[in-house]
Amino acid sequence: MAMLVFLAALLSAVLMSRCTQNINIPVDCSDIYKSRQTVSGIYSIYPAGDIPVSVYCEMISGGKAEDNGAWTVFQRRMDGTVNFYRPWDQYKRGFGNEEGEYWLGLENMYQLTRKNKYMLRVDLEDFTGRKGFALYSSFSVGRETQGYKLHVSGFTDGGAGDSMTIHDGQKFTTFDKDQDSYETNCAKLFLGAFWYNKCHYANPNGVYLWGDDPTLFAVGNVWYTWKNNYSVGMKSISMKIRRVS
Ligand SMILES: *[C@@H]1O[C@H](CO)[C@@H](O)[C@H](O)[C@H]1NC(C)=O
Ligand SMILES: [Ca+2]
Repeated sequence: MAMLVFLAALLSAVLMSRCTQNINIPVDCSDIYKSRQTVSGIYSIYPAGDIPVSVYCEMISGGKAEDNGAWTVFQRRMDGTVNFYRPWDQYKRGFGNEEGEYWLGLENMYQLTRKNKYMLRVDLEDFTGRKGFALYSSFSVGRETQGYKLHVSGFTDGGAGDSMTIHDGQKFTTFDKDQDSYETNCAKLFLGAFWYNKCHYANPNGVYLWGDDPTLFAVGNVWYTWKNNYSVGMKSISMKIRRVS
């Protein structure tokens, strides 16, 4: 009898630790937030369930509904310290520094958005300190064999206008992999890497321009619908997703 009680206790202990373990493996920043880590910063997430990926989590509470929540940042420019003109392999895996400028990687973005539903937010700041943003109620990235195709829809304006919907349904293009809808390679023409169409309204991975330059056309990290101008680069831009289900 004592033995049976012991076994039952052991079994429940094993089951308990299993459950706890599952909770402790965060898929994204929402899981981190739920485990009561509510401060913005760098955390390890497990988009594919096995390999940890370092990411910046932007944790916002006490603000407006459109701001609040745990945002998993997948792209950020802020000081021009990281070169974003990189080949396919780097855009697939990710690069940069999570505390500064970085790209999370297309494979990680695919793994994240295949399991749960996400919304997208793009935050922008110009060199005069003005801020704007764009919200999209649905965002996902397809598998590699589909060219990491972008699915984005449900635009809400936060002052920056809609520079993303024109990129919906496009495959990702880098200078060494042309999957865009233009006759030549948009990444080479505009010195970035993106879900180019023919070619872009937004070039967040373009050259960090340190302001504006009327002699340069559309090669900067521009967001056309905000300034109606392809020569004005952003001081900062960050792209992030929040789980909706
Ligand atoms: C775009 O911005 C540049 C740099 O500020 C400026 O010189 C140019 O006149 C602007 N173009 C338009 C069409 O507003
Ligand atoms: Ca092309």
